[in-house]
Amino acid sequence: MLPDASAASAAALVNALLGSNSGIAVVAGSAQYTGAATASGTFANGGTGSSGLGIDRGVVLSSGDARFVGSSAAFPGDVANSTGTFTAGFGNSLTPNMSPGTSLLSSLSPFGTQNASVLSFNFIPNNQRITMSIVFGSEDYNDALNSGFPTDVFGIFVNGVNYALVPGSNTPISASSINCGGPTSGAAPNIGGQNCNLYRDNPPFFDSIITELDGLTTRIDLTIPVNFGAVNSISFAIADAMDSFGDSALLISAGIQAIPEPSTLALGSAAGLLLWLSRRRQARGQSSRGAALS
Ligand SMILES: [Ca+2]
Ligand SMILES: [Ca+2]
Ligand SMILES: [Ca+2]
Repeated sequence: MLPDASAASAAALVNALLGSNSGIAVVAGSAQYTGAATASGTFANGGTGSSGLGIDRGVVLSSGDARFVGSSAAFPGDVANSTGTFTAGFGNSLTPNMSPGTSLLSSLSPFGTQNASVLSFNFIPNNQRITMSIVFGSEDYNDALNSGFPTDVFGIFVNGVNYALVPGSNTPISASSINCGGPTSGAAPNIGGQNCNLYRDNPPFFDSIITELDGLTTRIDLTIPVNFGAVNSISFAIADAMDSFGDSALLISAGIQAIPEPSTLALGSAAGLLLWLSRRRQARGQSSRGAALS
């Protein structure tokens, strides 16, 4: 059940996100990755049951080392979820992440960012919207919550607009906007939480979910408007807020898909029904005339 996060090229990461019938054509040569090579990768067998990550297969971007997202020790010297305070960034001599922050996330983090991991590409969709499923997890849980300390940030920017929002709101997803209360170094108190129904607790040493991350969101499905038939841009970006400690990860499910507008769907079915009815009437008329002639 170890999610096998491994470093991959930008094009391989993008390919891992799009299925063969995604309706999304990537603009050749547009895939770009900025960040530590070990901070990103593809993963499989993430699991969707009670002990799984919530997404089975896809791409992980982190502000530390993507290999630590797994449940087992990533390599000798690593002890999985043995601490609530770090994965790979916090003075970790195993794999220090030396990457800088990104200006992409500056609007979400007034104190700046560190250890940014950014995957971007341009694409042409054959429909008006794209859908994707994500999970955000962090070592900010539960000890950095409501502590006055800034929590890590991420965004999914399509044509410059961040759509990684708590469902039904304009609030960016983070440990501060989805949790079941804190601060505490143990299990979430389930008091004073934010959108607690979207949170999965994984305090260190409990081993309830197969990851180093001390807490995760549930799987969140995003539907994002795009420009049909035109070139669009998308950037997935995650970074530590303020300092490089206490890493976070963004899991993006394989299978990003272009889909039609709901109104187009409804119109399409209504028009289809009318056409079907008129053809049926026509067919009946013809068969009754045929019957009369014979
Ligand atoms: Ca941990
Ligand atoms: Ca870090
Ligand atoms: Ca952090």
